[in-house]
Amino acid sequence: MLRYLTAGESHGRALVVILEGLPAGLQITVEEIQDEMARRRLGYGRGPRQRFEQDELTLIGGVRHGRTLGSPLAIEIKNSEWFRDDKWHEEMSPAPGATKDPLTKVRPGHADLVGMQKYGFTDARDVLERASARETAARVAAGAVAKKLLAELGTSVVSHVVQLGSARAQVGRRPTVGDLAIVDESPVRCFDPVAEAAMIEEVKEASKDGDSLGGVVEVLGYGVPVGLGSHVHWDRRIDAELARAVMSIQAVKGVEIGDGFEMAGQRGSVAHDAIVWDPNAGDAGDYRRETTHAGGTEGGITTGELLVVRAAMKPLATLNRPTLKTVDVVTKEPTVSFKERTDVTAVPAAGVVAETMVALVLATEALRKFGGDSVAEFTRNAAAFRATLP
Ligand code: EPS
Repeated sequence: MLRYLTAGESHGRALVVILEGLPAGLQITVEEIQDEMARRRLGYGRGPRQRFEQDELTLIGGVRHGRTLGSPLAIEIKNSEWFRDDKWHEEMSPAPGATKDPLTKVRPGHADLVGMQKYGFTDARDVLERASARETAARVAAGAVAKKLLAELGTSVVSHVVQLGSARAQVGRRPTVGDLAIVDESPVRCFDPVAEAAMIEEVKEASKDGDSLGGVVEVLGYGVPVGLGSHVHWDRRIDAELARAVMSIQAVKGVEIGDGFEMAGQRGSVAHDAIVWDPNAGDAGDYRRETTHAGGTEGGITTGELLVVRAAMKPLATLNRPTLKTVDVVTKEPTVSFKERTDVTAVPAAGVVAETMVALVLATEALRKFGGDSVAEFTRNAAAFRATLP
């Protein structure tokens, strides 16, 4: 079983993530993790923070001479503003004290107000620093390691933006692993060049208005082994695990597996993926599905077909021109939410984070199914299962 925990506040000194349950012998370098983290900072419509954030990371434990030891892997990601610019030290100090400037004009759509109510805080910063999507940097660091483990099984995860604001991509041909560089080069991480132009235009317009945009990202899992997850209990269903993991990304409000919402309006006779026997099907034990409506899961178990998970992200609730009506929690007077530095959209980055969450679920379930204390044992077990698939 793979477990992971993140800690750290958005403007604190650093983020940390600990991954426990990795097999020994997995090759991993700081540079590989850093490359994944750099992908998350991409994207047209992001704010000034992304231009200076370096995501400088240190492997604190669990790796020796470029390979995992089977011990907990700990990664620290320094915040550039804290170390390079000597900022936030007083505001975010762990030492006893108080802020001179509490945030009390709580922002609608954020955790600000409910977080203050729940934890008994009088300053919204006590909530927003941890609620911030900065935390996803730590997840992506963990996800980079999960992706390396999945690569040992021939499994890879790719994402692309299929909608940004009202601009939608045509998803005639889906990007494969070989297309990932093309997707990453797109400023909005869109594989459809026509939609890409419309998306950029929409971000420009929203930016001019000081407004924000949401969208939809699609994550595709290639080479996913058959048999991850289980039908036997609700909390072992892989589609439920995927939904939970992807829904946990800040600002995600909807998750879809395969053609979930479209299938709801179809007849049963057309909505399902026909099963055919094909001696060349390979990983799925000589069976194939003719279509991908189910998104690669049946009965809460991966089928070995293309995994398709979509996430809908709401427009960011912090606006560069604050117009959202709220209340000052001290005076109870009507006001508009306080101004914070923000992005116009984080949808392109959300695709990379969604890839991460899918990779972490797949790696966790693959370890649960195949086990093994070393990568050699893990891959041997997986190969033995495949070789004897009924
Ligand atoms: C975020 C607000 C912005 C984003 C940040 C998430 O940060 P700041 O307030 O420091 O400008 O840039 O995202 C990241 C720092 C990141 O690495 O993704 C928020 O409120 O969630």
